[in-house]
Amino acid sequence: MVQSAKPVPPIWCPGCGDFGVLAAVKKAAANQKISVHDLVLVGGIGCSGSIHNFLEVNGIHALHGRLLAQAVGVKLANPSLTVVAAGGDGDGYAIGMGHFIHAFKKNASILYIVMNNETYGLTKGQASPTSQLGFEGNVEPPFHAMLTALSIPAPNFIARTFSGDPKTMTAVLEEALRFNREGRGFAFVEDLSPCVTYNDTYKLWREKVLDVSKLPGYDPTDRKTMFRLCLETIEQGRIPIGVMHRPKEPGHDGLEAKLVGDRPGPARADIALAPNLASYQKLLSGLT
Ligand SMILES: Cc1ncc(C[n+]2csc(CCOP(=O)(O)OP(=O)(O)O)c2C)c(N)n1
Ligand code: SF4
Ligand SMILES: [Mg+2]
Repeated sequence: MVQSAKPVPPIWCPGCGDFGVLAAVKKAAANQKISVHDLVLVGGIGCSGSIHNFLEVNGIHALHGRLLAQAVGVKLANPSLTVVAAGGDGDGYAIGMGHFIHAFKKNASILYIVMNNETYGLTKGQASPTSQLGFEGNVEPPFHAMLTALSIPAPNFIARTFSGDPKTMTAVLEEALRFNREGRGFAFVEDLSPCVTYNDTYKLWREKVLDVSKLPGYDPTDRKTMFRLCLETIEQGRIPIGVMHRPKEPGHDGLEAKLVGDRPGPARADIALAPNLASYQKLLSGLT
């Protein structure tokens, strides 16, 4: 359902990490001078997925786990739009995991923000794929999105931020949006966004986050090095944050460049009868 661009006040719990993402998206889009008219925000299902209601943008509330499919569709229909998909760890890494993996190899120039609170916030705090062992009886080790993202050999922009540091988050989102707007492909930013009601991790995460750019050998153009640095950081009990992959390739490699090319995209195509009559007749003549 496409909504009006008029925002409503956030309904999140006071202190929710998602407020940091809301502020950073707003600031990054404003700094990049992206007009409300040209920005589409596709929200998932979950507390995080309601973000599009709180911003002056064109918003779509997608089906649970299907926001990436819809966001790619919007981009292909009208490549001139800036498209941001935003949802939770449950949405993206459980029911939406298939779309998540394929988004990297599809490589449409959209930004995907996952607000990871290591729980299903909206449905009252069950374990999610990123939950720690023991959380609500969880017996499975947590999924690490950065390692998966780095393991897919496509020229994507990959980063992780923390809601406790909105300034860095804004800078990272700005870089991701620039990457998209240059048509270079998929940008993935996971934000560590504490759920103060069901999994309040602010203090713990503040102590444990480690900016990978401070590590010896940091080279975000080399995914092998970055995979190793991330894995070693996790094995040391720390939480890696920062820009994990910044592709060397300067060219336009987005899916829309390959499929739509220089054409305006179906949403802007002239579908009036008169100029298209000959091609419509040709199409119809093929039907017996
Ligand atoms: C098809 C479907 N299955 C299950 C649900 C129930 N459901 C709603 S939100 C949610 C998970 C939310 O967790 P997350 O994506 O992490 O978002 P958060 O609320 O933590 O921001 C689930 C399982 C649903 N709405 N639709
Ligand atoms: S339940 Fe958790 S994730 Fe949902 S709004 Fe409240 S603090 Fe945020
Ligand atoms: Mg969640």
